[in-house]
Amino acid sequence: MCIFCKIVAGEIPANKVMENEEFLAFHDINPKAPIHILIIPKHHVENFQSTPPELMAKMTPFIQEVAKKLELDKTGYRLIVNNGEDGGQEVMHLHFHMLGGAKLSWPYL
Ligand code: D5M
Repeated sequence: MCIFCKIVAGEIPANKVMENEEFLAFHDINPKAPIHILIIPKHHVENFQSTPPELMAKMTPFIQEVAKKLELDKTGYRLIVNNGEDGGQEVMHLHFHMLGGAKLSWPYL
């Protein structure tokens, strides 16, 4: 079982922000911004490239709700998906990084 599936299963603790039946948002253990949330589907999907569009259609409003809950909808935020080896993906379970809480420079904080 991958590390994020273990979080979903409750085998590893996480600082949860929000969840529903299909998705979970929790704080990144190694934050790269004042607010750094990971948003995942509970069902294992390896990466963005293999994500069915139907899943994205359901994940989009969940991501928007997470932003609202953290009031990042007002200030702005950045979403990042690292896909595959060259993309720097370390955990092979689809996750969106939501970064905010500061005015982010581009491309790095
Ligand atoms: O990002 C993987 C991210 O997952 C990285 O920012 C650290 C984070 N991470 C790893 N393990 C945990 C646990 N247990 N809790 C919270 N956050 C975690 P990637 O895009 O794959 O490089």
